[in-house]
Amino acid sequence: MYEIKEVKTTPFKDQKPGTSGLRKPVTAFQQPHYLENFIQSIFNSMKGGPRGKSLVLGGDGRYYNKRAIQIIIKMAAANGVRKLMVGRDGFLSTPAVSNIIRKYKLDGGIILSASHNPGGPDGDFGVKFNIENGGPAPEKVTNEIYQQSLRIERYLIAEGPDIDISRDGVEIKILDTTVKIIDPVTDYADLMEELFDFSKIRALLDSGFTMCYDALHAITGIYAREIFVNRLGAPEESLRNCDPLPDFGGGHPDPNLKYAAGLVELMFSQDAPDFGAASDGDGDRNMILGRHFFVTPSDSLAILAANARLAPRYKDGLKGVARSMPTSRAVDQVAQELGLPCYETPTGWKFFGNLLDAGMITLCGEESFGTGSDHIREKDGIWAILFWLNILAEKRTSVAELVRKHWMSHGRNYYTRHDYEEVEREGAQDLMKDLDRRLPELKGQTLAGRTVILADNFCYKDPVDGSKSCNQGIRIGFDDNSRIVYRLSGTGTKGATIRIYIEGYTNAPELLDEDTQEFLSDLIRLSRSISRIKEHIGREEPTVIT
Ligand code: VG1
Ligand code: CO
Repeated sequence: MYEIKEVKTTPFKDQKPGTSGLRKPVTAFQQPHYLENFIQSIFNSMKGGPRGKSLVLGGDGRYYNKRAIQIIIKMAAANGVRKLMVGRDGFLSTPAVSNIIRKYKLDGGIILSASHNPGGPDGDFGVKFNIENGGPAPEKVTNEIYQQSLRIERYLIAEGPDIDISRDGVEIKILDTTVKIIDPVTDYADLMEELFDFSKIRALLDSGFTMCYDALHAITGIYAREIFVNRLGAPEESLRNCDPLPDFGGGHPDPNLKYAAGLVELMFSQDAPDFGAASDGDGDRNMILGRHFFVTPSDSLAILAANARLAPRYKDGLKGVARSMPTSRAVDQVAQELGLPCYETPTGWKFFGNLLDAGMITLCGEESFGTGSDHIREKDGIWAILFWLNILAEKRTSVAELVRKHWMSHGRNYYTRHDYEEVEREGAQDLMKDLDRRLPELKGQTLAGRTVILADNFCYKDPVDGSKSCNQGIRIGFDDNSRIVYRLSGTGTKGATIRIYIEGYTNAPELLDEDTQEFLSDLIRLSRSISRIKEHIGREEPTVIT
């Protein structure tokens, strides 16, 4: 029924994966051969080739997912992949893929998602490739995929009817490939039940503690229903926007104060539940809220680290922790107190992989609403939310009180990120170059009463394999423990996005409850003058503040 067809093609010059996979507008992926070229480049980059390999395939359900799944199944078959596990209806969250690769010892996985970017015909699409440890392909691999994409001349695809992926448990043979349709949720929910004390969380929810979970119409809706409602007994009304939609209901599936506005409004209203949470398009991000209270992702990482022993999986303590460079140093304070190693890595989950594999760290996180551990090799939204619920179930305290107590004992790292989205690429690149050039003269200067003690362009040397990743962002550190970081986003698809990360620290008890933007206002002003942002891009007000 299926025949292998060899299709002649020519390279696209723009298939270089960014911070997390290849992301482009849907219309780019709809060009003839565009998706096929990239998938064949992934196959060509595999050690020993794709023949005989086992892979998992799924995505966040965004527009073009279904079409792409059919193409990739047929390409996998034509390329001799031995076994292909596919999420029912093409659904699989990023953390679920990571788990499946590890659990079934597969050679890798393909995730169709542009994560927190909007979806729909005018939105974005994306492809991520994960390797056999379950984690995002490291730079060595993504560079090889890119090189392959620049010299591709042909790809292979099986010609024949589309495959029915609507029923799980079914196995279909296409050429030499066994395609197995799997339930996207069960393996992941089972893993969560192994890590956390579900009976304690159930008791908390039975005790009158209320929660609201917002999936922003993205993939985690199906996971949330199974875990929070079916397994933990939360009422159905605890779920918001939990039906995955191809265009995410027109929203931006990014769990932050701007794009999860509905949830935020509820959490700051009179009727606010005790706990609120949300995830992004592909389910690897999380936002944690308490009643009238927002927890920054950087604080969340620190608080999970400080209280980790309360969850069964982490009862023996942590081996070490890591955070991405721009993430606030709140977790460093905890590491120091607990005598744990603490690593600083470039932005992007792929840089945590080696540290996790080598057993050097147990927990890690990023300021961009990403937290995770060695249970898989991706950041994990629902995992972080369950971790919080497990801690709250043990402590029986409110979110706000838990965080305030943490600040009282560790001090508070006030933290904000200012994004300048869709600015002209040239201006953004000039801003970075200009900063880089002025680094030597910045060091030692006193600005607005603070002396610059660090001014560099972050260069990371992986302690496990010695590989170097340079040009990972400009760091300006001051003598009062405050810091400004600049980098360009590697996930956007329109123009450039400048990210400015601003951090201040205090342990003065009377200063722990200030408004973040107020507390940091001097530094925010400095972040603009140091970078001469107005000169470079013609404006100095950010588009998103988190
Ligand atoms: C952003 C975040 C980064 C995160 C990446 C992927 O990258 O800043 O911390 O790892 O998105 O997250 P950038 O290069 O735009 O700053 V996800 O949820 O898109 O897989
Ligand atoms: Co994501």
